[in-house]
Amino acid sequence: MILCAGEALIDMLPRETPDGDAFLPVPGGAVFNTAIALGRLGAPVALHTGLSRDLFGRKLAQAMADSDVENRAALSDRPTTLAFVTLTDGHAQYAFYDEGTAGRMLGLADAPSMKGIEALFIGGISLATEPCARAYEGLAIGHQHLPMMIDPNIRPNFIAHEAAFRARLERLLHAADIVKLSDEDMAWLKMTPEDVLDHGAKVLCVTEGAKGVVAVTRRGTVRVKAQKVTVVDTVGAGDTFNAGFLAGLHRAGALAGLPEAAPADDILRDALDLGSRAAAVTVSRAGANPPWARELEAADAAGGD
Ligand code: KDG
Repeated sequence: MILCAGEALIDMLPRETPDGDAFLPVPGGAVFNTAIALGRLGAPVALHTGLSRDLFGRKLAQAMADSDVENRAALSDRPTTLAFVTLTDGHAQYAFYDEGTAGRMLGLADAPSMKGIEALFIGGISLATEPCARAYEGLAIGHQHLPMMIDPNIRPNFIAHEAAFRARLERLLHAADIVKLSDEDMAWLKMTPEDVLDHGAKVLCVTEGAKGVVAVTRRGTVRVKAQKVTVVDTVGAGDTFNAGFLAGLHRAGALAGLPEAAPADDILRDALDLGSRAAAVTVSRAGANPPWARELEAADAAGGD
């Protein structure tokens, strides 16, 4: 089972109504989205997060149950984090309301059961805020022996203490076997692919938006072009890619060997392809709504992209 550890929140999606602007509450959060997408793609997955008992927290728990995600959240009476979304030509930006929330206030003492966990995925805004960042870092550093993927999903406007965040990422890059970064994240980190591999990662995935995605290893580069799709919004695109990539490696039985070496190039190509096809479905519909495996199979059977 893959344990995803990080934020579960509510995306407030903008909607125009005859009475003016409104917002539609939709389950989200980068790591939550990755867990949901893994469940829908048929990979065994659990989510650890700080989960509120409020109305939105119950909505998030229901979404987990509906998508076959085992709930290993720490429950709290604090409220759910909200992310107000603005869209520019479908490109999403977020304003986070996380002061004192269930997700933000997760602590080291809330560590989940690790029973049956074979791999770990961490990332998202929870790595940029205290105290939850300390809890997720503790979990990751304490389980470095497990195959581990990290996607810091860097939101520069959200980082309160840049030096501390950079230092934390340094430590986590050393612990991770797979690192996923967008081309914008790479620019912010001021790192080359070689720098990332020098920290110890076996595979670096770089998402390049409409151009596609590459996996970089010590052997070289594997590239998959982006699917052609009409973008409704980009909410959850990278998160769904992460799930498809991990699900692809899981299907190929290639997760366990990660701490030793990168999977073979054909396995990486298939995993990139699954991630890219799943992400294309997510961007083609509103909010983070990743596809089920059967939707991708139906598209394959129909001979579609
Ligand atoms: O559902 C998508 C957003 O909520 C997400 O991208 C927010 O940046 C985010 C994160 O790291 O959780």
